[in-house]
Amino acid sequence: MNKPLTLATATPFPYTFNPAHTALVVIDMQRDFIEAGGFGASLGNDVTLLQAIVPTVRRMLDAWRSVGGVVLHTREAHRPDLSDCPPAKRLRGSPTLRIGDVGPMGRVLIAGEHGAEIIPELAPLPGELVVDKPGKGMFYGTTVDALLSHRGITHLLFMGVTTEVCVQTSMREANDRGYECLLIEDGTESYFPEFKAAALAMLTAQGAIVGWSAPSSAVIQALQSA
Ligand code: C5J
Repeated sequence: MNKPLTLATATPFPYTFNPAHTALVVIDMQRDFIEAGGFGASLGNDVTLLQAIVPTVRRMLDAWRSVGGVVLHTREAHRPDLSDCPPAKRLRGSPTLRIGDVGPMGRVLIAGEHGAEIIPELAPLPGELVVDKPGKGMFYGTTVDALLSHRGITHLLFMGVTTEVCVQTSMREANDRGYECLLIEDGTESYFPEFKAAALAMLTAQGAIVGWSAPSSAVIQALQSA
């Protein structure tokens, strides 16, 4: 679909995007964050909070795929030799199950392990972009900027987990690189609902200082009515 669409009710003011130049970004919807026995659970978090957004993320993905839009999935995943995992990152968190340790779903946050996979409900389709990132943000240590710019992408719609960590970091990195970013409010979640609310407020404050937000229904309706 190659025509500008406007989300009139976006926060803090209307957001205009052309699906032909926009990517739907799905951050880290991996077993390690969403299922029991993974990295998120090892940190003492209630993973059911994150599981609740899966149907919404799937609905949004289906709508986006139906108009042929670019999809980028990220995974927070390190190399098996941990050469891209700074000790400062590895040594924080749970003392009993660190990044690279063997847990119930294989080695925690390691590329290729069961826990690092995207959950089956949201599995990437052939042709969709899938990027392993060693940091919280999707640009650090990756080729994401080149992948997007080679496809003429100027606008990004974000979903995924967790709102205030990898989603927020990625959206801030994207904003600094000139992308026009919107966070899909019900397509993102945190283990801490108050952190999600604060992140949404921070990102959209001061005249969209980092970007916009809108519910998935607004995006889906715009796509369907076009
Ligand atoms: C975290 C992420 N929370 N994907 N990663 O460590 O947000």
